[in-house]
Amino acid sequence: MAASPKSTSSAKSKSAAAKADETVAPNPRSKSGAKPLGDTKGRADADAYGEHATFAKGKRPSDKLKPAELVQIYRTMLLARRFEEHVVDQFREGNLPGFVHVAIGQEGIAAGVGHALPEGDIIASTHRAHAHIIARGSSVEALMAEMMGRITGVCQGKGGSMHLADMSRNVVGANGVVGSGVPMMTGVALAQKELATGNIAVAFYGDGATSQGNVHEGMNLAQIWELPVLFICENNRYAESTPSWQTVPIDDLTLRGAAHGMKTFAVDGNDVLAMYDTTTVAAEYARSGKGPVYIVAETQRLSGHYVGDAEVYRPKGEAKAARAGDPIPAFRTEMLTRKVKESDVKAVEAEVEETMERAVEASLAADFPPAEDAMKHVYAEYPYQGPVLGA
Ligand SMILES: Cc1ncc(C[n+]2csc(CCOP(=O)(O)OP(=O)(O)O)c2C)c(N)n1
Ligand SMILES: [Mg+2]
Repeated sequence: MAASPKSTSSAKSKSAAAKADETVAPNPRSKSGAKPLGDTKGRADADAYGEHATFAKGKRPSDKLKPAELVQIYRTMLLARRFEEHVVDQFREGNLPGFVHVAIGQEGIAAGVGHALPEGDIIASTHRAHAHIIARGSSVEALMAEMMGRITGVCQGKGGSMHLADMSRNVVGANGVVGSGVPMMTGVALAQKELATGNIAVAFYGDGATSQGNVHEGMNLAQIWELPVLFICENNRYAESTPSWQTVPIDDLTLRGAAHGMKTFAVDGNDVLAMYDTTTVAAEYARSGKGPVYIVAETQRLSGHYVGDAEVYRPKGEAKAARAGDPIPAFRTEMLTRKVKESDVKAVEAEVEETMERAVEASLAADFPPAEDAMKHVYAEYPYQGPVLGA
């Protein structure tokens, strides 16, 4: 029912949300009706969904992680979460320009991948990039300054959220062009193979991106040339406001990798250690020259597509169910069963708070780049003096 012209904006959005609940039909292909977001465990473990990395008892790569390493993984997830929460606040305060997408709820993927790969490996991200880059060890202060367009930022304030790049950490960058990390990283992987660096390339992309032509062109070449690259799909089952079942005619996205003859894995992306294990196995495969690996990581975003998204398209019950999939409290509980001391967990929580507060303060106090620098770094300068990836 349409809202009356006299309704307040909150009444309007309430009525729109109620309408969304009525109009968003369950996926008709799902045998048991649409599974709520957050129910990723059952889904990722179902037989229909791809191959899972399996290990003999006690042989999971993550079994070897020491308590201090588990705490580091937790720190990464928490740092990514708190970074993005501060980003949301600063955006609302008007201190942070542009268009911002956060990955709140998806940190298990970024942290699992980030910790499984050695420093030389090279990643490309998406429009939802902050957590991926933080998980590769970039300074949150330089990232926050970049978000605010300050000269102390990773790209001297000229990149912002969707063009964050940190070549010092082998992060080729965020990218506003959906799916474009895939062909880019096919090229980067070709360079690694030709130069015999021993590094691999990693492209993150979303479920929506799997319908992009350039994604399949890149994957086809990567497979035919057996390039050392991981294609990691973050399956949050939405592309902007559209649930993926409305635009993707199959439920098992690993089929899209299998169609290229690729080794594929499905994994619960909310389980950071499962993500670490699967990435470790996939990276060994790619590094040993066997070719690319296609990973589908099931997850959910706990906020809107972009900061400011009213999410009127999302059924209320689904958003609530999605919170059950939050990877951070789940991993905190798991760490404590693995001999991590609660005092160490609390210490890292306090340290992350302080680090983020300092990062925001320093970024707000930093200068903007001078106007005369506006045309600098727009074109490559020859002879090229910049960094060479993987060299
Ligand atoms: C080539 C291209 N097409 C469309 C868009 C508009 N767009 C931005 S994000 C997005 C949805 C992407 O969905 P998905 O790949 O699942 O990533 P998610 O946002 O869920 O992380 C779209 C269509 C774009 N930025 N680039
Ligand atoms: Mg998506």
